[in-house]
Amino acid sequence: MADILQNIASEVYDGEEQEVALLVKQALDQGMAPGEILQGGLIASMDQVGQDFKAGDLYVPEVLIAARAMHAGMDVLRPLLAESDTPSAARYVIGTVKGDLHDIGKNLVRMMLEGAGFETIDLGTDVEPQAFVDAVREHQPSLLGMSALLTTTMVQMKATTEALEEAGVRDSVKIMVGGAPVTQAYAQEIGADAYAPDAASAVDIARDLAG
Ligand code: B12
Repeated sequence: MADILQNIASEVYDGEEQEVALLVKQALDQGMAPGEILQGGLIASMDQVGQDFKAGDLYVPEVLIAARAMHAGMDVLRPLLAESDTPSAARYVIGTVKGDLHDIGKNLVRMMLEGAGFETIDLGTDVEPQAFVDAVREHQPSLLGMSALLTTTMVQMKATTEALEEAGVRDSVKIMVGGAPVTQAYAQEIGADAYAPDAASAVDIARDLAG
């Protein structure tokens, strides 16, 4: 039984989408619980991918390909997980701030979060502060992540934090910020709860913040 989980993990790591979907179906046919496949196959593999990315042994394209394969497995499991009582990690709203169209890093963070079991709501790019506020009201996430790649748009992180404060929902979420020009100091300056320099750290910090 455990062998199939190892095979799933290794096919996710190698980015073999079709193989992953097939193996996940096989594991289900063998009577394995969806949560066990998620944890022992898909998440275990993405944890490894995250560690190897952090260590510089994997690069962005490889991580994206692995994340896509993880998604192929998730697609099979999702309806079953929704039915079962598998505890899902916290809900995470994420988006690229207003005026900014860069989404590769944001997507990577989202996919790694999903790999770690978070339920993510992706608002896309060029997200107005008010749209973040509306999403917090609607989805009541534990965490909210903002991405910015331009020095001219990172100020929108501050504008969004202020909009959340004005709407009276700031304290209901932990705010995380990231993107190439963003720093720990900037995160502190605008009153965010955390900064992460890359997707693997983002997952670690999100896990901590979600408690
Ligand atoms: C790809 C790219 C584009 C693509 C974007 C495609 C896409 N779908 O994203 C296109 C061609 C559209 C583009 C357009 C522009 N770009 Co551009 N682009 C880049 C480039 C080459 C790579 C960015 C990238 O994807 N990196 C890879 C990802 C994985 O890294 P990342 O985004 O940093 O994300 C990681 C971390 O930062 C972190 N992270 C990211 N988001 C978040 C969020 C949270 C919550 C957390 C916790 C962590 C986190 O985790 C991620 C994964 O590890 C950079 C140069 C560079 N080397 O960074 C320039 C760059 C960002 N672009 C730049 C510019 C100037 C522009 C344009 C203005 C160009 C123009 N004159 O039209 C436009 C702006 C368009 C707009 N309004 O947004 C400048 C920005 C300069 C600055 N400091 O402001 C850069 C730095 C290039 C340069 N050296 O001049 N660009």
